[in-house]
Amino acid sequence: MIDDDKQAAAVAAVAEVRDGMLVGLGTGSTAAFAIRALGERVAAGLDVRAVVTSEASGMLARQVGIAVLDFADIAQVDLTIDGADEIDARCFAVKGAGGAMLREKIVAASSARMVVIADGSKRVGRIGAAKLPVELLPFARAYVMRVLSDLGAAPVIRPNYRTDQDNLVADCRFPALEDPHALAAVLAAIPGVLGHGLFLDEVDAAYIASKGVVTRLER
Ligand code: ABF
Repeated sequence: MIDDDKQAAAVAAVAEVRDGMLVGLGTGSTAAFAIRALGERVAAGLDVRAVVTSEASGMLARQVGIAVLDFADIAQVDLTIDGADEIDARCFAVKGAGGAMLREKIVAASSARMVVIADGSKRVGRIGAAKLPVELLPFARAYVMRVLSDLGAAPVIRPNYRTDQDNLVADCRFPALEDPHALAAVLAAIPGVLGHGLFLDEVDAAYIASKGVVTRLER
Protein backbone atom coordinates (compact mmCIF):
# COMPACT_ATOMS: atom_id res chain seq x y z
CA MET A 1 0.00 0.00 0.00
CA ILE A 2 2.75 2.44 0.93
CA ASP A 3 4.48 1.50 -2.30
CA ASP A 4 1.27 2.30 -4.22
CA ASP A 5 1.24 5.74 -2.60
CA LYS A 6 4.93 6.30 -3.35
CA GLN A 7 4.23 5.41 -6.96
CA ALA A 8 1.15 7.63 -7.17
CA ALA A 9 3.09 10.63 -5.83
CA ALA A 10 5.96 9.87 -8.20
CA VAL A 11 3.73 9.59 -11.26
CA ALA A 12 2.00 12.89 -10.40
CA ALA A 13 5.35 14.68 -10.18
CA VAL A 14 6.72 13.09 -13.35
CA ALA A 15 3.63 14.44 -15.17
CA GLU A 16 5.23 17.90 -14.73
CA VAL A 17 8.16 16.90 -16.97
CA ARG A 18 8.07 18.41 -20.46
CA ASP A 19 10.03 17.74 -23.66
CA GLY A 20 13.49 19.28 -23.61
CA MET A 21 13.78 19.54 -19.83
CA LEU A 22 16.86 18.77 -17.82
CA VAL A 23 15.53 16.83 -14.83
CA GLY A 24 17.16 16.32 -11.43
CA LEU A 25 16.59 12.83 -10.10
CA GLY A 26 16.54 12.24 -6.35
CA THR A 27 17.51 9.28 -4.22
CA GLY A 28 15.60 6.70 -2.18
CA SER A 29 12.73 4.31 -2.77
CA THR A 30 10.16 7.02 -3.64
CA ALA A 31 12.56 8.74 -6.04
CA ALA A 32 13.17 5.33 -7.62
CA PHE A 33 9.47 5.17 -8.53
CA ALA A 34 9.87 8.56 -10.22
CA ILE A 35 12.93 7.37 -12.13
CA ARG A 36 11.02 4.33 -13.38
CA ALA A 37 7.98 6.46 -14.29
CA LEU A 38 10.22 8.88 -16.18
CA GLY A 39 11.87 5.93 -17.93
CA GLU A 40 8.44 4.83 -19.15
CA ARG A 41 7.75 8.30 -20.54
CA VAL A 42 11.16 8.33 -22.25
CA ALA A 43 10.39 4.94 -23.79
CA ALA A 44 7.15 6.48 -25.08
CA GLY A 45 9.07 9.30 -26.79
CA LEU A 46 9.66 12.02 -24.19
CA ASP A 47 12.93 13.84 -24.92
CA VAL A 48 14.71 14.68 -21.65
CA ARG A 49 18.10 14.50 -20.05
CA ALA A 50 18.81 14.07 -16.37
CA VAL A 51 21.32 14.59 -13.60
CA VAL A 52 21.33 12.38 -10.53
CA THR A 53 21.90 12.84 -6.80
CA SER A 54 23.54 9.46 -6.13
CA GLU A 55 25.41 6.64 -7.78
CA ALA A 56 22.42 4.37 -7.12
CA SER A 57 19.97 6.67 -8.88
CA GLY A 58 22.38 7.03 -11.80
CA MET A 59 22.50 3.28 -12.24
CA LEU A 60 18.72 2.97 -12.16
CA ALA A 61 18.21 5.91 -14.52
CA ARG A 62 20.58 4.45 -17.12
CA GLN A 63 18.93 1.04 -16.75
CA VAL A 64 15.53 2.50 -17.64
CA GLY A 65 16.91 4.38 -20.64
CA ILE A 66 17.30 7.94 -19.30
CA ALA A 67 20.28 9.94 -20.62
CA VAL A 68 22.32 10.97 -17.58
CA LEU A 69 24.69 13.96 -17.70
CA ASP A 70 27.56 14.74 -15.35
CA PHE A 71 26.23 17.33 -12.90
CA ALA A 72 29.69 18.90 -12.69
CA ASP A 73 28.98 20.32 -16.17
CA ILE A 74 25.50 21.62 -15.33
CA ALA A 75 24.71 25.06 -13.90
CA GLN A 76 20.91 24.96 -14.06
CA VAL A 77 18.36 22.20 -13.81
CA ASP A 78 14.72 22.71 -14.86
CA LEU A 79 12.87 20.41 -12.46
CA THR A 80 14.09 18.17 -9.64
CA ILE A 81 11.99 15.39 -8.15
CA ASP A 82 13.13 13.90 -4.85
CA GLY A 83 11.89 12.11 -1.75
CA ALA A 84 12.01 13.23 1.88
CA ASP A 85 11.89 11.89 5.42
CA GLU A 86 9.51 14.60 6.64
CA ILE A 87 7.57 17.33 4.83
CA ASP A 88 5.27 19.92 6.38
CA ALA A 89 2.67 22.40 5.10
CA ARG A 90 5.34 25.11 4.72
CA CYS A 91 7.16 22.75 2.31
CA PHE A 92 9.97 22.52 4.84
CA ALA A 93 11.57 19.08 4.55
CA VAL A 94 14.03 16.89 6.40
CA LYS A 95 16.06 14.71 4.07
CA GLY A 96 19.09 12.50 4.27
CA ALA A 97 18.06 9.17 5.77
CA GLY A 98 19.38 7.83 2.47
CA GLY A 99 22.63 9.74 3.01
CA ALA A 100 22.50 11.69 -0.27
CA MET A 101 21.48 15.07 1.17
CA LEU A 102 24.60 16.98 0.12
CA ARG A 103 24.21 16.19 -3.60
CA GLU A 104 20.43 16.51 -3.21
CA LYS A 105 20.82 20.02 -1.76
CA ILE A 106 23.17 21.12 -4.54
CA VAL A 107 20.94 19.78 -7.31
CA ALA A 108 17.86 21.30 -5.61
CA ALA A 109 19.59 24.68 -5.33
CA SER A 110 20.42 24.61 -9.04
CA SER A 111 16.83 23.80 -9.99
CA ALA A 112 14.24 26.25 -11.25
CA ARG A 113 11.66 24.05 -9.50
CA MET A 114 12.00 21.29 -6.94
CA VAL A 115 9.19 18.97 -5.95
CA VAL A 116 9.17 16.47 -3.11
CA ILE A 117 7.30 13.20 -3.49
CA ALA A 118 6.18 11.16 -0.51
CA ASP A 119 3.66 8.74 0.91
CA GLY A 120 1.44 10.08 3.68
CA SER A 121 3.67 8.76 6.47
CA LYS A 122 6.15 11.57 5.69
CA ARG A 123 3.61 14.37 6.14
CA VAL A 124 3.99 16.10 9.51
CA GLY A 125 2.53 19.16 11.22
CA ARG A 126 6.00 20.62 11.67
CA ILE A 127 9.33 19.06 10.77
CA GLY A 128 11.57 18.05 13.65
CA ALA A 129 10.83 14.50 14.79
CA ALA A 130 12.98 12.73 12.19
CA LYS A 131 16.72 12.31 12.66
CA LEU A 132 18.56 15.22 11.09
CA PRO A 133 21.62 13.95 9.20
CA VAL A 134 24.78 16.05 9.02
CA GLU A 135 27.54 15.18 6.52
CA LEU A 136 31.03 15.83 7.81
CA LEU A 137 34.61 15.54 6.67
CA PRO A 138 36.24 12.49 8.33
CA PHE A 139 39.23 14.71 9.24
CA ALA A 140 36.90 16.87 11.36
CA ARG A 141 35.01 14.01 13.05
CA ALA A 142 35.85 14.57 16.73
CA TYR A 143 35.63 18.36 16.50
CA VAL A 144 32.29 18.38 14.68
CA MET A 145 30.87 15.78 17.08
CA ARG A 146 31.87 17.99 20.02
CA VAL A 147 30.21 21.05 18.50
CA LEU A 148 27.05 19.10 17.62
CA SER A 149 26.92 17.68 21.16
CA ASP A 150 27.30 21.20 22.60
CA LEU A 151 24.31 22.21 20.45
CA GLY A 152 22.25 19.45 22.10
CA ALA A 153 22.07 17.34 18.93
CA ALA A 154 22.92 13.99 20.55
CA PRO A 155 24.84 13.09 17.37
CA VAL A 156 25.57 9.48 16.44
CA ILE A 157 27.95 8.60 13.63
CA ARG A 158 26.05 6.39 11.16
CA PRO A 159 27.76 2.98 11.57
CA ASN A 160 29.70 1.46 8.67
CA TYR A 161 28.58 4.21 6.35
CA ARG A 162 30.28 6.59 3.94
CA THR A 163 28.53 8.96 1.55
CA ASP A 164 29.14 8.93 -2.20
CA GLN A 165 31.82 11.58 -1.42
CA ASP A 166 33.41 9.21 1.15
CA ASN A 167 32.36 11.40 4.08
CA LEU A 168 30.74 10.52 7.42
CA VAL A 169 27.15 11.18 8.50
CA ALA A 170 26.19 12.19 12.04
CA ASP A 171 22.51 11.53 12.72
CA CYS A 172 21.25 14.22 15.10
CA ARG A 173 18.22 14.60 17.32
CA PHE A 174 17.59 18.12 18.49
CA PRO A 175 15.20 18.44 21.43
CA ALA A 176 13.13 20.98 19.48
CA LEU A 177 13.24 22.62 16.07
CA GLU A 178 11.70 25.99 16.86
CA ASP A 179 13.73 28.02 14.37
CA PRO A 180 14.84 25.75 11.52
CA HIS A 181 16.45 28.60 9.54
CA ALA A 182 18.60 29.57 12.52
CA LEU A 183 19.65 25.96 13.05
CA ALA A 184 20.45 25.55 9.34
CA ALA A 185 22.69 28.62 9.50
CA VAL A 186 24.47 27.37 12.64
CA LEU A 187 25.09 23.93 11.12
CA ALA A 188 26.32 25.35 7.82
CA ALA A 189 28.83 27.55 9.66
CA ILE A 190 30.61 24.69 11.49
CA PRO A 191 34.00 24.06 9.88
CA GLY A 192 34.06 20.45 8.71
CA VAL A 193 30.30 20.24 8.17
CA LEU A 194 29.64 19.79 4.47
CA GLY A 195 25.88 19.62 4.44
CA HIS A 196 22.75 18.76 6.38
CA GLY A 197 19.24 17.50 5.77
CA LEU A 198 17.23 20.66 6.43
CA PHE A 199 15.59 21.78 3.16
CA LEU A 200 13.80 25.02 3.99
CA ASP A 201 13.94 27.23 0.91
CA GLU A 202 14.58 24.66 -1.80
CA VAL A 203 11.22 22.89 -2.03
CA ASP A 204 8.64 24.58 -4.27
CA ALA A 205 5.95 21.92 -4.08
CA ALA A 206 5.16 18.45 -2.78
CA TYR A 207 3.01 15.58 -4.00
CA ILE A 208 1.90 13.47 -1.06
CA ALA A 209 -0.19 10.35 -1.58
CA SER A 210 -2.35 8.70 1.06
CA LYS A 211 -4.58 5.72 0.31
CA GLY A 212 -4.29 6.46 -3.40
CA VAL A 213 -5.24 10.13 -3.14
CA VAL A 214 -2.52 12.56 -4.21
CA THR A 215 -2.42 15.99 -2.58
CA ARG A 216 -0.27 18.79 -3.96
CA LEU A 217 1.24 21.43 -1.70
CA GLU A 218 2.68 24.60 -3.28
CA ARG A 219 4.92 26.93 -1.33
C1 ABF B 1 16.09 10.72 -0.22
O1 ABF B 1 15.77 9.42 0.18
C2 ABF B 1 16.48 11.34 1.04
O2 ABF B 1 16.65 12.69 1.14
C3 ABF B 1 15.50 10.82 2.02
O3 ABF B 1 16.22 10.71 3.18
C4 ABF B 1 15.20 9.45 1.47
C5 ABF B 1 13.77 9.08 1.39
O4 ABF B 1 13.77 7.74 1.04
P1 ABF B 1 12.45 6.90 0.81
O5 ABF B 1 11.75 7.53 -0.33
O6 ABF B 1 12.99 5.52 0.52
O7 ABF B 1 11.70 6.97 2.11
O8 ABF B 1 15.02 11.31 -0.82
